[in-house]
Amino acid sequence: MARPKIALIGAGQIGGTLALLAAQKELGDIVLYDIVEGVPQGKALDLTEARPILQTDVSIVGTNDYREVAGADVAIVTAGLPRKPGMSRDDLLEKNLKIIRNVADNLRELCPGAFVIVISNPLDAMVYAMKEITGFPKERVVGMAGVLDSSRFRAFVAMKLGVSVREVKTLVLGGHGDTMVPLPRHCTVSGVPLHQLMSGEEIEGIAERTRFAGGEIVKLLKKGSAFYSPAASAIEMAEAYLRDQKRLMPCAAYLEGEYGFSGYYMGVPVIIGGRGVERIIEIDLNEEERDALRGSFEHVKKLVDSAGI
Ligand code: TXD
Repeated sequence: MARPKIALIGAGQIGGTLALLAAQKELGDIVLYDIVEGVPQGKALDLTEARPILQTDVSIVGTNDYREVAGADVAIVTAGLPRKPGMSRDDLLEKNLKIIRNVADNLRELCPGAFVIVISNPLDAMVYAMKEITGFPKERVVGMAGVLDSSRFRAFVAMKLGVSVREVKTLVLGGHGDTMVPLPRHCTVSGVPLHQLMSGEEIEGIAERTRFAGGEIVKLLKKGSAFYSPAASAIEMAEAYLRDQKRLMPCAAYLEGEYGFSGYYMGVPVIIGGRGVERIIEIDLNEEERDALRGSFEHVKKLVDSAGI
Protein backbone atom coordinates (compact mmCIF):
# COMPACT_ATOMS: atom_id res chain seq x y z
CA MET A 1 0.00 0.00 0.00
CA ALA A 2 1.35 3.46 -0.95
CA ARG A 3 2.45 5.66 1.91
CA PRO A 4 0.28 8.73 2.70
CA LYS A 5 1.44 12.00 1.10
CA ILE A 6 2.12 14.90 3.43
CA ALA A 7 2.39 18.41 1.97
CA LEU A 8 4.18 20.99 4.13
CA ILE A 9 3.21 24.42 2.81
CA GLY A 10 5.98 26.64 4.11
CA ALA A 11 9.51 25.29 4.55
CA GLY A 12 10.72 27.72 7.19
CA GLN A 13 11.53 27.13 10.84
CA ILE A 14 8.41 25.14 11.62
CA GLY A 15 8.12 23.57 8.14
CA GLY A 16 11.62 22.12 8.27
CA THR A 17 11.02 20.76 11.76
CA LEU A 18 7.71 19.25 10.64
CA ALA A 19 9.57 17.42 7.88
CA LEU A 20 12.13 16.01 10.32
CA LEU A 21 9.50 14.83 12.80
CA ALA A 22 7.24 13.36 10.10
CA ALA A 23 10.22 11.48 8.64
CA GLN A 24 11.27 10.19 12.05
CA LYS A 25 7.74 8.87 12.64
CA GLU A 26 7.50 7.56 9.05
CA LEU A 27 4.10 9.26 8.76
CA GLY A 28 4.31 9.35 4.97
CA ASP A 29 6.12 10.71 1.92
CA ILE A 30 6.86 14.39 2.40
CA VAL A 31 6.71 17.32 -0.02
CA LEU A 32 8.12 20.58 1.32
CA TYR A 33 6.79 23.60 -0.60
CA ASP A 34 7.92 27.20 -0.32
CA ILE A 35 8.09 30.28 -2.52
CA VAL A 36 11.77 30.83 -1.72
CA GLU A 37 13.97 29.17 -4.33
CA GLY A 38 16.28 26.52 -2.93
CA VAL A 39 15.11 26.45 0.69
CA PRO A 40 12.65 23.55 0.39
CA GLN A 41 15.00 21.73 -1.96
CA GLY A 42 18.00 22.20 0.37
CA LYS A 43 16.12 21.12 3.49
CA ALA A 44 14.64 18.11 1.70
CA LEU A 45 18.05 17.01 0.42
CA ASP A 46 19.61 17.44 3.86
CA LEU A 47 16.83 15.34 5.43
CA THR A 48 17.10 12.76 2.64
CA GLU A 49 20.75 12.32 3.51
CA ALA A 50 19.80 11.76 7.17
CA ARG A 51 17.43 8.87 6.32
CA PRO A 52 20.00 6.10 6.82
CA ILE A 53 20.51 7.34 10.38
CA LEU A 54 16.83 8.10 10.95
CA GLN A 55 16.18 4.57 9.59
CA THR A 56 13.34 5.71 7.37
CA ASP A 57 12.59 5.17 3.69
CA VAL A 58 9.97 7.89 3.30
CA SER A 59 10.67 10.17 0.36
CA ILE A 60 11.33 13.84 1.09
CA VAL A 61 11.07 16.31 -1.80
CA GLY A 62 11.46 20.09 -1.83
CA THR A 63 9.78 22.21 -4.47
CA ASN A 64 8.68 25.67 -5.56
CA ASP A 65 6.10 24.07 -7.89
CA TYR A 66 2.68 23.68 -6.31
CA ARG A 67 1.84 20.85 -8.71
CA GLU A 68 4.15 18.59 -6.71
CA VAL A 69 1.83 18.72 -3.70
CA ALA A 70 -1.13 17.43 -5.77
CA GLY A 71 -3.13 14.66 -4.14
CA ALA A 72 -1.71 15.17 -0.64
CA ASP A 73 -3.58 13.37 2.15
CA VAL A 74 -2.47 15.90 4.76
CA ALA A 75 -1.43 19.52 4.29
CA ILE A 76 0.24 21.38 7.17
CA VAL A 77 0.32 25.13 6.55
CA THR A 78 2.99 27.38 8.05
CA ALA A 79 3.21 29.81 5.14
CA GLY A 80 3.31 33.32 6.54
CA LEU A 81 5.33 35.75 8.55
CA PRO A 82 6.28 35.09 12.17
CA ARG A 83 6.14 37.74 14.87
CA LYS A 84 8.95 40.16 15.69
CA PRO A 85 9.58 41.31 19.27
CA GLY A 86 6.83 43.68 20.40
CA MET A 87 4.33 42.38 17.82
CA SER A 88 1.11 40.61 18.70
CA ARG A 89 -0.07 37.62 16.67
CA ASP A 90 -2.98 39.80 15.48
CA ASP A 91 -0.49 42.23 13.90
CA LEU A 92 0.21 39.54 11.28
CA LEU A 93 -3.41 39.46 10.09
CA GLU A 94 -3.29 41.51 6.90
CA LYS A 95 -0.04 40.12 5.48
CA ASN A 96 -0.69 36.50 6.41
CA LEU A 97 -4.28 36.57 5.19
CA LYS A 98 -3.03 37.41 1.69
CA ILE A 99 -0.65 34.45 1.89
CA ILE A 100 -3.31 32.06 3.24
CA ARG A 101 -5.70 33.05 0.43
CA ASN A 102 -3.04 31.97 -2.09
CA VAL A 103 -2.38 28.72 -0.22
CA ALA A 104 -6.09 27.93 0.10
CA ASP A 105 -6.71 28.51 -3.63
CA ASN A 106 -3.94 26.02 -4.45
CA LEU A 107 -5.06 23.42 -1.90
CA ARG A 108 -8.65 23.59 -3.17
CA GLU A 109 -7.44 22.85 -6.69
CA LEU A 110 -4.64 20.38 -5.99
CA CYS A 111 -5.50 18.57 -2.72
CA PRO A 112 -9.32 18.39 -2.61
CA GLY A 113 -9.32 15.43 -0.19
CA ALA A 114 -6.67 16.67 2.23
CA PHE A 115 -6.89 17.05 6.01
CA VAL A 116 -5.58 20.58 6.50
CA ILE A 117 -3.79 21.61 9.69
CA VAL A 118 -3.26 25.37 9.83
CA ILE A 119 -0.44 26.78 11.96
CA SER A 120 0.07 30.29 10.55
CA ASN A 121 -0.85 33.20 12.81
CA PRO A 122 -3.13 34.79 13.80
CA LEU A 123 -4.22 31.16 14.01
CA ASP A 124 -7.96 31.44 14.70
CA ALA A 125 -8.41 33.84 11.75
CA MET A 126 -6.12 31.91 9.39
CA VAL A 127 -7.86 28.58 9.95
CA TYR A 128 -11.26 30.28 9.48
CA ALA A 129 -10.01 31.74 6.18
CA MET A 130 -8.67 28.34 5.13
CA LYS A 131 -12.08 26.72 5.56
CA GLU A 132 -13.99 29.58 3.92
CA ILE A 133 -11.68 29.80 0.90
CA THR A 134 -11.09 26.11 0.26
CA GLY A 135 -14.75 25.27 0.93
CA PHE A 136 -13.55 22.03 2.57
CA PRO A 137 -15.86 20.48 5.21
CA LYS A 138 -15.22 21.65 8.77
CA GLU A 139 -14.03 18.14 9.72
CA ARG A 140 -11.05 18.51 7.38
CA VAL A 141 -9.80 21.97 8.38
CA VAL A 142 -8.33 22.38 11.86
CA GLY A 143 -6.05 24.84 13.63
CA MET A 144 -3.03 23.92 15.75
CA ALA A 145 -2.82 25.97 18.93
CA GLY A 146 -4.33 24.26 21.97
CA VAL A 147 -2.04 21.23 21.74
CA LEU A 148 0.93 23.63 21.89
CA ASP A 149 -0.52 25.83 24.65
CA SER A 150 -1.46 22.73 26.67
CA SER A 151 2.03 21.28 26.18
CA ARG A 152 3.53 24.50 27.52
CA PHE A 153 1.25 24.38 30.60
CA ARG A 154 2.11 20.69 31.13
CA ALA A 155 5.84 21.37 30.78
CA PHE A 156 5.72 24.19 33.36
CA VAL A 157 3.77 21.98 35.81
CA ALA A 158 6.25 19.10 35.38
CA MET A 159 9.18 21.45 35.91
CA LYS A 160 7.64 22.98 39.05
CA LEU A 161 6.72 19.61 40.60
CA GLY A 162 9.78 17.72 39.43
CA VAL A 163 7.66 14.99 37.83
CA SER A 164 7.73 13.29 34.43
CA VAL A 165 5.96 15.20 31.69
CA ARG A 166 4.20 11.93 30.93
CA GLU A 167 2.12 12.26 34.09
CA VAL A 168 0.73 15.75 33.42
CA LYS A 169 -2.51 16.15 31.47
CA THR A 170 -4.49 19.31 30.90
CA LEU A 171 -6.43 21.40 28.36
CA VAL A 172 -5.97 24.97 27.21
CA LEU A 173 -8.97 26.23 25.23
CA GLY A 174 -10.01 29.43 23.48
CA GLY A 175 -8.21 31.61 20.97
CA HIS A 176 -4.47 31.31 20.41
CA GLY A 177 -3.41 34.54 22.02
CA ASP A 178 -3.43 36.46 25.30
CA THR A 179 -7.12 35.53 25.82
CA MET A 180 -6.43 31.76 25.75
CA VAL A 181 -8.09 29.81 28.58
CA PRO A 182 -5.87 27.46 30.58
CA LEU A 183 -8.06 25.11 32.68
CA PRO A 184 -6.06 24.28 35.84
CA ARG A 185 -9.21 22.70 37.32
CA HIS A 186 -8.92 20.08 34.57
CA CYS A 187 -5.19 19.47 35.07
CA THR A 188 -4.10 16.20 36.71
CA VAL A 189 -0.76 14.62 37.57
CA SER A 190 -1.25 10.86 37.31
CA GLY A 191 -4.91 11.47 38.05
CA VAL A 192 -4.21 13.69 41.07
CA PRO A 193 -5.92 17.10 40.66
CA LEU A 194 -3.33 19.87 40.34
CA HIS A 195 -4.81 21.95 43.16
CA GLN A 196 -3.85 19.16 45.61
CA LEU A 197 -0.19 19.56 44.55
CA MET A 198 0.24 23.29 44.14
CA SER A 199 -1.04 26.52 45.69
CA GLY A 200 -3.56 28.66 43.81
CA GLU A 201 -0.88 31.32 43.41
CA GLU A 202 1.60 28.87 41.88
CA ILE A 203 -1.09 27.58 39.51
CA GLU A 204 -2.02 31.10 38.38
CA GLY A 205 1.67 31.82 37.81
CA ILE A 206 1.90 28.84 35.45
CA ALA A 207 -1.32 29.84 33.67
CA GLU A 208 0.06 33.35 33.17
CA ARG A 209 3.39 32.08 31.85
CA THR A 210 1.50 29.79 29.45
CA ARG A 211 -0.55 32.71 28.07
CA PHE A 212 2.63 34.64 27.22
CA ALA A 213 4.99 31.72 26.49
CA GLY A 214 5.06 32.50 22.76
CA GLY A 215 6.13 36.07 23.38
CA GLU A 216 8.77 34.92 25.88
CA ILE A 217 10.44 32.90 23.10
CA VAL A 218 10.06 35.68 20.50
CA LYS A 219 11.84 38.04 22.92
CA LEU A 220 14.72 35.58 23.45
CA LEU A 221 15.14 34.66 19.77
CA LYS A 222 14.77 38.27 18.57
CA LYS A 223 14.27 36.92 15.00
CA GLY A 224 11.45 34.41 14.54
CA SER A 225 9.24 32.58 17.00
CA ALA A 226 8.85 29.14 18.57
CA PHE A 227 9.17 26.27 16.11
CA TYR A 228 10.13 22.99 17.83
CA SER A 229 7.04 22.86 20.06
CA PRO A 230 4.60 24.07 17.38
CA ALA A 231 5.95 21.48 14.95
CA ALA A 232 5.75 18.68 17.52
CA SER A 233 2.15 19.69 18.30
CA ALA A 234 1.03 19.66 14.67
CA ILE A 235 2.69 16.30 14.04
CA GLU A 236 0.74 14.82 16.97
CA MET A 237 -2.47 16.00 15.23
CA ALA A 238 -1.38 14.69 11.82
CA GLU A 239 -0.49 11.31 13.34
CA ALA A 240 -3.89 11.09 15.07
CA TYR A 241 -5.54 11.58 11.65
CA LEU A 242 -3.26 9.31 9.62
CA ARG A 243 -3.35 6.50 12.18
CA ASP A 244 -7.03 6.97 13.17
CA GLN A 245 -6.05 7.31 16.82
CA LYS A 246 -9.29 8.99 18.09
CA ARG A 247 -7.15 11.34 20.25
CA LEU A 248 -8.90 13.91 22.45
CA MET A 249 -6.95 17.09 21.84
CA PRO A 250 -7.56 20.86 22.21
CA CYS A 251 -7.68 22.22 18.64
CA ALA A 252 -9.15 25.19 16.81
CA ALA A 253 -12.37 23.72 15.38
CA TYR A 254 -15.38 25.22 13.60
CA LEU A 255 -18.17 25.81 16.12
CA GLU A 256 -21.86 25.36 15.32
CA GLY A 257 -23.47 25.90 18.71
CA GLU A 258 -20.99 24.05 20.90
CA TYR A 259 -20.29 25.95 24.13
CA GLY A 260 -22.91 28.41 22.90
CA PHE A 261 -20.77 29.72 20.04
CA SER A 262 -21.30 29.50 16.25
CA GLY A 263 -19.72 30.44 12.96
CA TYR A 264 -16.08 30.79 13.99
CA TYR A 265 -13.04 28.66 14.84
CA MET A 266 -11.79 28.49 18.40
CA GLY A 267 -9.84 26.06 20.60
CA VAL A 268 -12.07 23.35 22.05
CA PRO A 269 -11.58 19.69 22.99
CA VAL A 270 -12.02 17.55 19.86
CA ILE A 271 -11.56 13.92 18.84
CA ILE A 272 -9.14 13.60 15.91
CA GLY A 273 -9.28 10.32 13.99
CA GLY A 274 -9.37 9.03 10.43
CA ARG A 275 -12.28 11.29 9.51
CA GLY A 276 -10.49 14.38 10.79
CA VAL A 277 -12.22 16.41 13.52
CA GLU A 278 -14.73 13.68 14.34
CA ARG A 279 -16.41 15.22 17.37
CA ILE A 280 -16.32 18.31 19.55
CA ILE A 281 -16.44 17.40 23.24
CA GLU A 282 -18.39 19.74 25.55
CA ILE A 283 -16.94 19.62 29.06
CA ASP A 284 -18.39 21.17 32.22
CA LEU A 285 -17.05 24.66 32.83
CA ASN A 286 -17.66 26.78 35.91
CA GLU A 287 -18.82 30.37 35.62
CA GLU A 288 -15.27 31.83 35.64
CA GLU A 289 -14.15 29.41 32.89
CA ARG A 290 -17.27 30.09 30.81
CA ASP A 291 -16.74 33.84 31.10
CA ALA A 292 -13.09 33.49 30.05
CA LEU A 293 -14.06 31.36 27.06
CA ARG A 294 -16.68 33.88 26.00
CA GLY A 295 -14.11 36.68 26.29
CA SER A 296 -11.76 34.69 24.09
CA PHE A 297 -14.52 34.02 21.57
CA GLU A 298 -15.41 37.71 21.40
CA HIS A 299 -11.75 38.52 20.68
CA VAL A 300 -11.56 35.91 17.91
CA LYS A 301 -14.89 37.08 16.42
CA LYS A 302 -13.74 40.72 16.40
CA LEU A 303 -10.45 39.78 14.71
CA VAL A 304 -12.11 37.61 12.05
CA ASP A 305 -14.89 40.17 11.38
CA SER A 306 -12.25 42.91 11.00
CA ALA A 307 -10.46 40.85 8.34
CA GLY A 308 -13.50 40.77 6.05
CA ILE A 309 -12.74 37.19 5.01
O1 TXD B 1 0.72 27.80 17.72
C1 TXD B 1 0.76 28.37 16.61
N1 TXD B 1 -0.22 28.19 15.71
C2 TXD B 1 1.92 29.31 16.30
C3 TXD B 1 2.03 29.62 14.82
C4 TXD B 1 3.19 28.88 16.89
C5 TXD B 1 4.37 29.40 16.39
C6 TXD B 1 4.47 30.09 15.08
N2 TXD B 1 3.20 30.43 14.50
C7 TXD B 1 3.17 30.96 13.14
O2 TXD B 1 3.54 29.99 12.15
C8 TXD B 1 4.09 32.12 12.89
O3 TXD B 1 3.57 33.30 13.50
C9 TXD B 1 4.06 32.17 11.39
O4 TXD B 1 2.87 32.82 10.96
C10 TXD B 1 3.97 30.69 10.99
C11 TXD B 1 5.26 30.11 10.51
O5 TXD B 1 6.26 30.31 11.47
P1 TXD B 1 7.80 29.98 11.08
O6 TXD B 1 8.60 30.21 12.31
O7 TXD B 1 7.88 28.66 10.38
O8 TXD B 1 8.10 31.16 10.03
P2 TXD B 1 9.23 31.16 8.89
O9 TXD B 1 10.44 30.44 9.35
O10 TXD B 1 9.31 32.58 8.42
O11 TXD B 1 8.57 30.26 7.73
C12 TXD B 1 7.46 30.72 7.00
C13 TXD B 1 7.69 30.29 5.56
C14 TXD B 1 8.89 31.02 4.92
O12 TXD B 1 9.86 30.07 4.50
C15 TXD B 1 8.28 31.77 3.75
O13 TXD B 1 9.10 31.80 2.59
C16 TXD B 1 7.05 30.93 3.49
O14 TXD B 1 6.56 30.63 4.79
N3 TXD B 1 6.03 31.60 2.70
C17 TXD B 1 5.24 30.96 1.85
N4 TXD B 1 5.17 29.63 1.57
C18 TXD B 1 4.23 29.30 0.67
N5 TXD B 1 3.40 30.17 0.05
C19 TXD B 1 3.47 31.49 0.31
N6 TXD B 1 2.64 32.37 -0.30
C20 TXD B 1 4.42 31.93 1.27
N7 TXD B 1 4.75 33.15 1.79
C21 TXD B 1 5.73 32.93 2.67
